[in-house]
Amino acid sequence: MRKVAVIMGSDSDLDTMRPCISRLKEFGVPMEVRVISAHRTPTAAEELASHARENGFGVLIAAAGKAAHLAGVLAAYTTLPVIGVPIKTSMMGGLDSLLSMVQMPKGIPVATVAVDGADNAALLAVQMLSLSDHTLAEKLAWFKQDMAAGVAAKDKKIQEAF
Ligand code: RP5
Repeated sequence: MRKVAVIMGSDSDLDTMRPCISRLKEFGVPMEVRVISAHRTPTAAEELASHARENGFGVLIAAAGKAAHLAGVLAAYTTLPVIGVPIKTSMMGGLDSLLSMVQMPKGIPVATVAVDGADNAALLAVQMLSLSDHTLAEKLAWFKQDMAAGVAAKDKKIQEAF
């Protein structure tokens, strides 16, 4: 199975990204977790992205806050799908990160999830890998069934309460 790269602009993004790492582990997806900054270590970003496909990666997940250019820079150097996680900021609540990440120019897409949407980034990566992995596709189907059963149980409880 191809690996997922979980790349953070700073180690200060780690707590937000823990649900992404946990979800990938739950699905048994191999990953590498890195701290690489589009601005502070741009050469490392270029190095990782430009060799990602030949190094066995299938999807790159990039988390960054503020002037969040990491996902876009990685996308510039690879033809693999890049998923961006805009990190919530103290000054603008993550709107700065979201707009920096989502407003990509034509030709260089970044699949941007919600602000702090680490878990969804992992699920989206699993869905991409499941295109060529039947076991992952089955696990995703079970995951959705479990989720639906959980909501149905809550619905029943609420109906009984009122
Ligand atoms: C971004 O700036 C990082 O992704 C992080 O969200 C934010 C703050 O980084 P630090 O100053 O905490 O390293 O590059």
